[in-house]
Amino acid sequence: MIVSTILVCLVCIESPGIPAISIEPALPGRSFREPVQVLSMPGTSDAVTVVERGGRVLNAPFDPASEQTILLDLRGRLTTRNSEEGLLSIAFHPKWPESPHLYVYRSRKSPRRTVLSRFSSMKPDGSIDVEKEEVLLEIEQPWGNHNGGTVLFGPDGMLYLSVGDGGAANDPHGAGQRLDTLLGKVLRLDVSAVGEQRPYTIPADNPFTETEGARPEIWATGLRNVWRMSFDPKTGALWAGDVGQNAWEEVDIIKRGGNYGWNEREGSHPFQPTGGDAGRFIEPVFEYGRNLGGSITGGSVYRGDLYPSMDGLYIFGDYMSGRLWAIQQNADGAFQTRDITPKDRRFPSSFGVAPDGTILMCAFSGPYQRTGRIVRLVPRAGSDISP
Ligand SMILES: [Ca+2]
Ligand SMILES: [Ca+2]
Repeated sequence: MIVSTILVCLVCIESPGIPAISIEPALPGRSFREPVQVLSMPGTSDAVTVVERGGRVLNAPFDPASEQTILLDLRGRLTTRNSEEGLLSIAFHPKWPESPHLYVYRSRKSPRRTVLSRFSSMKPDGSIDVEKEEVLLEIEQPWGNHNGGTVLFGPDGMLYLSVGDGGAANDPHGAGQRLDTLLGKVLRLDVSAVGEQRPYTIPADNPFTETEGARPEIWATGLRNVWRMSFDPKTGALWAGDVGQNAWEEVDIIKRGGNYGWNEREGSHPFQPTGGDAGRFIEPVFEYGRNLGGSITGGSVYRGDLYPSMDGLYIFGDYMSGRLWAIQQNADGAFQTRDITPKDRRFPSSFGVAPDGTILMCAFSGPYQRTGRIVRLVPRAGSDISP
């Protein structure tokens, strides 16, 4: 009886099916100044693109003997005054390089705001001409923190952008639950055409286009600060890590018109509840408390061919504790999670996908370090079938 109870508990904790993970250098010999994003340039298999908070976007070859090049240099054209400000995210047009459009989300000052821009002109040296900037969207930022954000294209060809609640603490303006502000949201824009009132158009199936007083760009609400989000390239699910206030970090799957609770809720727990039907909020897929971390970094889903044991795993981590987790959705729809923190702990600012599908991580030796490296996450040798 005792033995069987122990066995049942082991199954709960170890989540068979999710392999243990090791960290390996992805770009040996290269380090970066505050790397905040790593991604693949469409059509390029011998390098990855690394975004530095200070304003540079670098093309970094896997071959240590090849020189890295600067794709974009926005130094002097942004602010990094708050540690959450700077060059926050970029997205290549899905048809790059035939459609040479780079979408960029960054912080600016005077007035303090975040800016979504498009750069489409290359200079003869292969770098982007920063003088030819098209500003698509500017969002006033009442405080320096909680700016989000990830910009990326969905499988539907639309551009998605996560925007934080504006900052300070506790969402003093109640931005998360308001529909008349872009703060505290995931937005969805059609950037393939210019509209009459905006340099983009509103997709006809956005959820609040008919709602009085609502910003039609809104795709999902009630989010505090989605620093990182990504699509599962197979299922199209939009996975997000929403950074918590004092107690709970959460993983969400972002759905059309979904309300993720902030600031009435933090994770699945009441924060500043106003009453009403709690069923209007979408529960997190996973949450963890301050004993396990202090700032979630949303991750990526593995869909590569190299490691079948990792297929479908959503891998993410915590910037303050260096813990990593993998979430797997079972055939019955239920989620199971495994702590995959390697012995050699690294602190993630972002995750991305290499050209061969491998999950990459911008990794620091501790939180708030200036220099980081790019590592890759692979099944630990001998533990492919675990435990
Ligand atoms: Ca802000
Ligand atoms: Ca929430």
